[in-house]
Amino acid sequence: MKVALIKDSKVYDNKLLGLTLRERIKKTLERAGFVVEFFNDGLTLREAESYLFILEPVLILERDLRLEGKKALISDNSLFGYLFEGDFRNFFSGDLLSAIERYISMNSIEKQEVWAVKVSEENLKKAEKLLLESLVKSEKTGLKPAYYDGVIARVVNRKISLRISKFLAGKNVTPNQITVFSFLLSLVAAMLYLINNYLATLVAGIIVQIHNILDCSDGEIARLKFMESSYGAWLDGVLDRYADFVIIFSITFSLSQLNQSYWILGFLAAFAALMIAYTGDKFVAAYKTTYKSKGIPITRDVRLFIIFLGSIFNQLAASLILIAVLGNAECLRRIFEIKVLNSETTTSKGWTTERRA
Ligand code: C2G
Ligand code: CA
Repeated sequence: MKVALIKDSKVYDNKLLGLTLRERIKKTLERAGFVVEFFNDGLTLREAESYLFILEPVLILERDLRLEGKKALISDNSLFGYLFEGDFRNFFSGDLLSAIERYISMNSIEKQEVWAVKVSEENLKKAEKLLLESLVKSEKTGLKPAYYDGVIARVVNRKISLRISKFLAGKNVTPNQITVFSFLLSLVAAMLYLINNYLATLVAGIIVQIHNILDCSDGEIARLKFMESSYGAWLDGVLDRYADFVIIFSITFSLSQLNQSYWILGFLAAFAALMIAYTGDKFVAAYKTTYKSKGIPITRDVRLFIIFLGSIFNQLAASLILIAVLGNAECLRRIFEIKVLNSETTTSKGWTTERRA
């Protein structure tokens, strides 16, 4: 058993984006494999294979926290806790600080930098900002998702979705509800494209972009409230494929009123959308690691944005051409790129195996 002993503090009573800081540190450490207890003055130590002491109130932001060995835990050059092995118990006879001092003098303790903020009543706003930032699927945040955000997700969607997530944090909304609601919006957009007039197209385009933004919010809420689930991840991806298809189908249907050959274009665009997702997901399933594409940026966030722009400028045929050409070109490129990667991964250690695919 690994035990985390957290020195309690009033600061932990503060609520940050829907959960108290006490609940946040508890859930974070439980996820890292610890049994979590808070202590005040009288501390008793039961037998354990390792002891984690958190001595200063902190909000841990790191998502894939790995704690092993004997460590001094540092954040921003400032110490907030220790990780010791089971033999620490022999050093402890009631006074924690002197036991720590003796243990450190007898053992070699490495430093481990953890992405965390020491929290006080004064810096809760800053902590909240960092907590929101930690929800983004970027390499910086230490998340190891199937893929990192595309360019539109990074530059446009997350900027807005984080505000939505902040608003929804304290509400009784589950990630799966957002996923389903967002999907329903894509159906509304699809129906509007069928009407085939500019105003309806414009509104449809705006709804598509809202749908694009909400696709970021479901995951953010899941991470923020510790509600990530395998089913949610699966549903998120599967409903995205349905939404892609339904949107492209309805756009193609209305274009085909002008010219039947638009069906060919629509078919190629829908195929590209599905294959971009499939080649990425199949990579993740086969290699069990994050897919970092350095190719043509035509991920879903970008495709939906292209449709949004095409709707505003009433150029939906151009949107489909872009998606069909760039999407299929990118899939072909991936076939060659991944073949080369394959021979590299067997020799280099550059690609780490992911724990939680
Ligand atoms: N997730 C979940 N339950 C949901 C939705 C998402 O648990 N109902 C979690 C899963 O861990 C899933 C991850 O959130 O793997 C997806 O994170 P998002 O931030 O939703 O990102 P994604 O939908 O992959 O991409 O502009 C588009 C963005 O790139 C969104
Ligand atoms: Ca999503």
